[in-house]
Amino acid sequence: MKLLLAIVNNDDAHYVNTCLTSEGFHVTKISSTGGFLMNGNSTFLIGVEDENVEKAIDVIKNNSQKRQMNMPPIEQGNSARIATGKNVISVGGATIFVLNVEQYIHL
Ligand code: 2BA
Repeated sequence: MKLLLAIVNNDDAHYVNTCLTSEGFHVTKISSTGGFLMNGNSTFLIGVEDENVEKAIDVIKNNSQKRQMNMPPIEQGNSARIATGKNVISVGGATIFVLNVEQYIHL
């Protein structure tokens, strides 16, 4: 079994959630914040059998898109952003970690 940890843009989170659950995946959605832009995003925890990992990733991929975002003013967030010197930044899509699950206990 694997645990997918998927960080998804808030604008896509509703579709990702709806499609995952309608495909039969069990999902927990957590409100999260990106450390760089300090915008809200959504983190999904999805426990899946190994043979369904690719299917879950496809559902996320098909329902999330890369977008260009204007950098917010420095004073509204993390000053580490100064170093990039960019006005526009590309934001996922989704960032997905696939973790091995040692034990799954569902009581
Ligand atoms: P944020 O940390 O707010 O990052 C938003 C976007 O800013 C990133 O898009 C990337 O294009 C850029 N960025 C992030 N950190 C940067 C840095 N240190 N220097 C220059 N540019 C930087 P994405 O890569 O698509 O990431 C979207 C969100 O996914 C992130 O929001 C963060 O919440 C999460 N994320 C991405 N990679 C991660 C990782 N390796 N570990 C944990 N969370 C990650």
